[in-house]
Amino acid sequence: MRAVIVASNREKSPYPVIPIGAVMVAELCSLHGHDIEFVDMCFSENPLNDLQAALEKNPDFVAISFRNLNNHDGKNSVSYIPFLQSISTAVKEKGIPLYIGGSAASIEPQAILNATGADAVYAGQAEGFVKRLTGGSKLEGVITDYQGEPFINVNLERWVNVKKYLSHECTVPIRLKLGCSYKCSYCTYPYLEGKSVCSDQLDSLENYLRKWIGNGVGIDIVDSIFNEPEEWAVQALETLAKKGLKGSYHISAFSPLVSDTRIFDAMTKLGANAGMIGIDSGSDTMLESYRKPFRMKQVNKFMEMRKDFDLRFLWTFILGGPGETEKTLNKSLEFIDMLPNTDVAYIVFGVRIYRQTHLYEQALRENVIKKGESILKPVCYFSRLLDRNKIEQHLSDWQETRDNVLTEHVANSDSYRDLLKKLSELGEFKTGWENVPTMKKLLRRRSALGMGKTETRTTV
Ligand code: B12
Ligand code: SF4
Repeated sequence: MRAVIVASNREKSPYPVIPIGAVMVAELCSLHGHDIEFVDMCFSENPLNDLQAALEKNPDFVAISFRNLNNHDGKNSVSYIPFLQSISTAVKEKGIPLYIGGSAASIEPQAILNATGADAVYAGQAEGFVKRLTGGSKLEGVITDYQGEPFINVNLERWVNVKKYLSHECTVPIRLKLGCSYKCSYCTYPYLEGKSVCSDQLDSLENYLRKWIGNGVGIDIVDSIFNEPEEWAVQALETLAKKGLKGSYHISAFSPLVSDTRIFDAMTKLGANAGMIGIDSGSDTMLESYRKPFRMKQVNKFMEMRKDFDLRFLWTFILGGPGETEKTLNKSLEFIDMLPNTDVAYIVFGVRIYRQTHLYEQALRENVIKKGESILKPVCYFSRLLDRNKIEQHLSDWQETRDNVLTEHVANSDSYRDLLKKLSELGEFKTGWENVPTMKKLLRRRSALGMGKTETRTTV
């Protein structure tokens, strides 16, 4: 069959991400003998024109990969649904069967089916979808099916302009495991990836890793959460090191629940010395509220153990959830102020509510949302124990004086995006989180010179 696969994500903050999910679908379809045209909309000047050109060739079906529902900004939410609708309409007008998948589609499949008129919305991994397609099953309505490998050996350059992505962030993604066995109150991950599956096929990923490491490109392990189970994670790192696959690895994301320093040893030996940690709060009250699997005691133990290693972390915080008060919020800010200068903090204010989560039930009970209300329009939970405007102002002032802190509001502002774009054009400067302090300094200088305030955009 002839097919068009569309990578529809155009988001550029915190940096443009290689559409690895769409690439896996394309690679698998191609392996099964389908003739694939890949439309990557990320950097396109006119994405709808690109799509129209591909549709002229009369494909048998179009499959859209839909990654993000919104920009996760509690203050200035931007939804990507209108853009998805516009590309879906272009396909439906031609009468071509339309399938939609990807992480955003997996979170709200029924609502996306209703909003787009797609023939099918598929919640799950690429492998299951391609098996169904090739097996001749009729693809209709919402299909939920988590079958699939964490990763397959893909030829990225066949499908996307890798150089363009690397000019922003010099890493390529890989996923070594699926799923997370924890159940944090707001988190969609257990529903996105199904039950935990750890890769036992590191051999088959060797070529992919060797090629990119050989080209001086970093590897981003995009597992959520990588070091759960801890024993498996240590072994995976050791296996990669034994295979001679040392390089510059980044781990998105890491849990502070570590029993000893073996994981740090294994990380250091492989070159995996940077990662993201989502502790969400520096207060035990809030960790309990979010149903996190650890408390500050474990976080402090983690901080003690990491001291002897050359490791850098991006700490992510979600402030303003159920039960948050000024006192608990300040504990997070105090924790951030104690971070070593190798580390950076990313702060989100307001917790995005998704169906299937504990937070959703709580929000229903507290009348934050109504039963049956669409959550495609971003809805966030803000603690009623806080004065929202006052806290927003406080966070805005607080981050101004801290170069190692990035708030979602600044990250999504036009001036930050403009800076990201300009720096990536210079070629030499990478815009990943490790450079947040430099970016903040540049932002301040540009603002002083009248070259842009942290105003926020309203469209994609
Ligand atoms: C790692 C990660 C990041 C990293 C990316 C690093 C990198 N190098 O790529 C960083 C931190 C930069 C990041 C940023 C953001 N992220 Co993020 N991220 C993730 C995470 C943990 C993994 C994504 C990933 O690459 N998975 C591996 C690939 C292979 O899986 P996949 O894309 O889902 O594709 C599979 C299936 O979905 C399916 N599939 C994909 N396309 C299609 C198409 C069809 C037709 C079919 C049938 C199937 C199919 O098959 C694929 C292979 O099995 C997910 C959560 C998760 N567990 O999925 C969140 C997630 C994707 N992120 C999310 C969001 C919101 C964002 C941000 C907007 C937030 C922010 N402001 O920081 C930005 C946007 C960045 C951008 N430019 O788009 C949301 C998106 C959904 C939503 N809630 O809107 C997720 C789901 C987390 C969540 N909160 O629920 N992210
Ligand atoms: S540990 Fe992370 S990925 Fe797992 S449920 Fe909690 S927030 Fe989600």
